[in-house]
Amino acid sequence: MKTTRSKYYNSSRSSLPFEDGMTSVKYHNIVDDSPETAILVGLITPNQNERKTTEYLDELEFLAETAGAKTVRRFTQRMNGPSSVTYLGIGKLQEIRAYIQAEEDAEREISMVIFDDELSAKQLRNIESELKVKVLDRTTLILDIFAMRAQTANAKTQVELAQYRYMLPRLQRLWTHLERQGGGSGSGGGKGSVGLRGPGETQLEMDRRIILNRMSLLKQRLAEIDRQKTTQRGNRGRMIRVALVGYTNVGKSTLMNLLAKSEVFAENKLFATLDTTVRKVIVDNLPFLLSDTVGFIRKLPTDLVDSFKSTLDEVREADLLLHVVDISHPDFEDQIKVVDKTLADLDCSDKPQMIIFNKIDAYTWEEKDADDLTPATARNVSLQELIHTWMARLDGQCLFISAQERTNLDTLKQVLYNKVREMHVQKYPYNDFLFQHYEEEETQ
Ligand SMILES: Nc1nc2c(ncn2[C@@H]2O[C@H](COP(=O)(O)OP(=O)(O)OP(=O)(O)O)[C@@H](O)[C@H]2O)c(=O)[nH]1
Ligand SMILES: [Mg+2]
Repeated sequence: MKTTRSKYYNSSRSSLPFEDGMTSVKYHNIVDDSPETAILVGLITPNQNERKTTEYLDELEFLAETAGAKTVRRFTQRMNGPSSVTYLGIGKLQEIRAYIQAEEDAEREISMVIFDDELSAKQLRNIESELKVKVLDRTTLILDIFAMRAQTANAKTQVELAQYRYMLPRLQRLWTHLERQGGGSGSGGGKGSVGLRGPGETQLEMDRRIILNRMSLLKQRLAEIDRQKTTQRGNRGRMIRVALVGYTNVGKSTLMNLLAKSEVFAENKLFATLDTTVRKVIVDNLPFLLSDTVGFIRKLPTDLVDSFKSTLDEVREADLLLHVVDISHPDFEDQIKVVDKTLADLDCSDKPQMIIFNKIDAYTWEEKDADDLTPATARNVSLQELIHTWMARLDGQCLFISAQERTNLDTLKQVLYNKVREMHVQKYPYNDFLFQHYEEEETQ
């Protein structure tokens, strides 16, 4: 049964997403199999040139696809920066509105417009009233995918908390029909001025309180899960801990499955993995723990990183990080920077790290003709040249593999063995690291 009110629209407009204060946010109840359609919107600014914007929108399209929406059109605008009122210029908004109208007239419904940046309550309100379709931003989309992917109690709780954190300052949008925001409180459900508090504000305050209560309950639950996990981690024996980290979709889970002979869900979608899995890996006579966890992405909201604290503890407590990079991705250097920045946010920059360039089988480049005198670009670098450059830049602390084709996996194992062994001897000098009794476990 197809209803025109889509999943996001329901959650942001009809009422609060739970009736009794206990039900989870329902973001993904797609009831039909025809995909929803989306328009994507991005800005070209002095800090973000056209090529970058195209790459970002490619990624946004992939996110939308992962969430179940088909992109039908992109709009971009050149501006010095987003407008605080409508994000885009009003002319561009009208152009989008006209396009939506024309599509509707041709009986092709546009389900949503997705903006590539996080929107404030004010921007959302203004844009929705102009476009008259549901409006999403990058954060809502990521949260939506997280909600879809969450399997364990821990992940579900973390996602729900992040959703409320996002929702709270944008609550007013749900009551725009009351038009009773006092004192120009602008974005965020701030208190109205004295004398301006009407029934709308009272309702708002009540709902805020329900959400805040729910949030504190979720936080308590997470604290409890945290305690259990800390105990679990304490019971894991004296083994070096290695964590796979990296941008989303680079092949962390595929590599985990190869090294640990496990079956972590891996697929060509973003955020296939949300929960951390820990496995014991044995190379020769040396056991160590390997964990696979959520991938990082550009503009991952800080709140989300906070909400995923207990998942990311595995990274924080690792002795060695294997930073997996998809070398076949045109934007892989940027992705490395995003991961480095996220690791810095997690206070993990100082940890021993190795970069594993994956997907060398899929790397493509364009050879320049000898008579082509235009400057070489990143697209003109051969794999060999690239390997050479990065080996020099990282002082040899990197490897080039294909998890899919199993290329260089033996070298990876050998390098891992040497590194982990060295760390093990230092950390547990009195512990011989021949097999010790250990039950395979998943943290979740
Ligand atoms: N061509 C090629 N594809 C690969 C390689 N390794 C993994 N893949 C593919 O890349 C996609 C993503 O792999 P995953 O292992 O799910 O990636 P991930 O980093 O765990 O992704 P998230 O959990 O979503 O963050 C899958 O379709 C894999 O089959 C490789 O060496 N070469
Ligand atoms: Mg994964």
